[in-house]
Amino acid sequence: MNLKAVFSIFLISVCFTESIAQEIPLLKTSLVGNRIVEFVPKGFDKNKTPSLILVSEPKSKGKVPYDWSLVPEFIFKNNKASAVLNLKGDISLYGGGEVTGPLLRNGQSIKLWNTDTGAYSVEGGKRLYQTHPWVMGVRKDGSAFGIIFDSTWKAELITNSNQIIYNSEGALFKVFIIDRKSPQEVMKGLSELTGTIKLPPRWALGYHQCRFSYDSEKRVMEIADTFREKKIPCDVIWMDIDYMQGYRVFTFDSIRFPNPKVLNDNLHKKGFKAVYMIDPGVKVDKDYSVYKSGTKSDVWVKKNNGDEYHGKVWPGDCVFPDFTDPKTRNWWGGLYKGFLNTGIDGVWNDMNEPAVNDNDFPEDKRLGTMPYDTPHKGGENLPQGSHLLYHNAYGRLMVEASYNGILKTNPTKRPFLLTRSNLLGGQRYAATWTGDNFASWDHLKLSVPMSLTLGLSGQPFNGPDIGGFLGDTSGELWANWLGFGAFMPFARGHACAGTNNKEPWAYGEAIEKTSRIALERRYRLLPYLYTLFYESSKNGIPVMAPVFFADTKDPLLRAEDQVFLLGENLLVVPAFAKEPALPSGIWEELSLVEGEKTDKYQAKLSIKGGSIIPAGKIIQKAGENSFDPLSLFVCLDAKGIATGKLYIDSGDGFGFEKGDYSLLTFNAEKKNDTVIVRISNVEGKRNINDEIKKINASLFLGGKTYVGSGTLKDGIMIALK
Ligand code: NBV
Repeated sequence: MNLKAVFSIFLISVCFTESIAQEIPLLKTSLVGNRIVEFVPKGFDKNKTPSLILVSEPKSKGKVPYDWSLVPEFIFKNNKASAVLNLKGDISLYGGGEVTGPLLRNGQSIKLWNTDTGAYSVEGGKRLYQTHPWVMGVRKDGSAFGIIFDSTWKAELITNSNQIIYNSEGALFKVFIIDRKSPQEVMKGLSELTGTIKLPPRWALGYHQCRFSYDSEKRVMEIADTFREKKIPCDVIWMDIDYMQGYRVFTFDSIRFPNPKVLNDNLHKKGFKAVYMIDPGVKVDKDYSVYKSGTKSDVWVKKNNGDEYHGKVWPGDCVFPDFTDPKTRNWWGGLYKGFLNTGIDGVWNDMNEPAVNDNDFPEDKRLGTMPYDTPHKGGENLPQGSHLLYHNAYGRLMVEASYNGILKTNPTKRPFLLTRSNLLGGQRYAATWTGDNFASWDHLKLSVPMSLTLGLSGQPFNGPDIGGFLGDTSGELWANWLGFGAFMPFARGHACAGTNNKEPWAYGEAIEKTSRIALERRYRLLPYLYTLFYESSKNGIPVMAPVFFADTKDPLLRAEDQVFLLGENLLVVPAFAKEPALPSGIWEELSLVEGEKTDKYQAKLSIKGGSIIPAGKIIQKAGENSFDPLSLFVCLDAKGIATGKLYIDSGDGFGFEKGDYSLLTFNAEKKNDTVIVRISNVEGKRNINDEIKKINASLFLGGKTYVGSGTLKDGIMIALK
């Protein structure tokens, strides 16, 4: 944690009691500081509830501030711990991670038990793939707080307007409360405690094409070639489970994928990256190298009687690595070496709740996974514990192991890992998507609040299966979804086995054109998007943010979840949005690509007054140099000024950590009939003079566009007359 950034941290021992929490005066706005308070209930035992969420615990100790109003009341009854926080005043609640239902979480309740829940209901309250015991509250005055329930035990999180209740089925846990002047500052506080995403390779911000499954090398190349022939931007082709030999992880089907190295080389030659799926279930097969090696290293989850735990997944009977054991994580990480050496660029961890398809236990005893009392070994700072304790951390521990293994294999590349299951804080290891959604209008609309909520729960690198995974997708649905999905942090089209083809060209020429425009718009914005990811990797601010971030005091924006912001400066209004609540102030419509204005499926984009958005050319893959010429979109505020940032580095590797990057700040100022745009600050040591030779600026003012061009050194002059 960045201790400098934390003004004060307080560690409080609180007696657990069944009585009502003590009366404490309301927190006065003027006293809201940069604070984090840690509440430790009497009787707390880290060997019963280890922390798998925090990167580091607050170090200093002190007394609870006298004006502190958020004090959890801990209750421990029948071996189950709960915490209750009474809320005062009118508070908008958010968070909970991967949830269905609205963005505004007042009056919702969710189950925290990571579960494979295909075609989840769009209503709130369902159990999904991830666990984020986290709530953010925004007060009327725009000040905010965030609460972490630092536990992985099976639980339920109830967010009533006047009370937040966290009921766990396990031992006592700590509670951390961040209280700051704005929701953005609370997000920073969350990242101080739980970490941020690592800066992804630039290619991961391009468009990804997936299907369950492109099931032969030939089909994969057909898909890749079609993108290039049709000039539809794309960076990544995904290999789903059918590339494996009988669903054995870390193997390749000898008939359909006999030459993965050649396939990956061919993809690379065309400028694509290749991502392959790896599940945790390892087929029980005494002739299979991974099963043999894991058995020899004693890495499998065992039952109480010491036998291997077996559960059914894709390959049939499977064993599961016990990721609570550091030795197992290390062993698992090592498996990636030979695998990635075939030229694989990224990894997709699926089914890691872990999902088990056995029917021989009553539903309530196992809920789609291994039995609750299955023991896990632990090791280092993790105690031995039951599945009831570790289930919600299984995916998170798996991605820690995968991430470290990928990095160890290719230490000069930034790992790209996607996971279905995770835990609050797990953004440190992997990006995520919102699981098996459905090809329906309800799911299309739901994808906005789902992604926003994940962003508000510390996971900015996320997105839905664009077009919908389950069920057939119509051209209308696809075009509408891609029209705004192109602006979500993770942009991937995916399709379930047995459904129609869902590539951008699969719905006829008109929709193909729409798809091209949508993706060209994303690719033009990559300089801006990459800058947002860089910032998020530093401070935890979501890349895709709710519109209330534009004005945290405006009550009308608090529930808006059709429209969203990309960074602070770009407003995205999807074509489906009906009477959305829009932020006040100056917002000018932005145009990026020819044909977008007359295409009814494209989201409307607006730039905020006072901002400068950097953009590049239309390119086909994110790795291409897009900065020459660099475009700057400028929108002045009421005072006639604007500012914006651009982050540039080599796009992969870790040179940026040693200064090989450039963070430029641009300023624009109106003087009489001209606007001058200049660089006001440069951070980093990268020489970008060859990368940006020319800059074209477009100024959006009162519905008109004014242009000018110049260079980094001389700046740009835009004449308004
Ligand atoms: O590996 C197949 C699928 C995958 O395509 C999907 O994205 C995952 O969420 N996987 C689930 C297994 C089960 C699909 C019915």
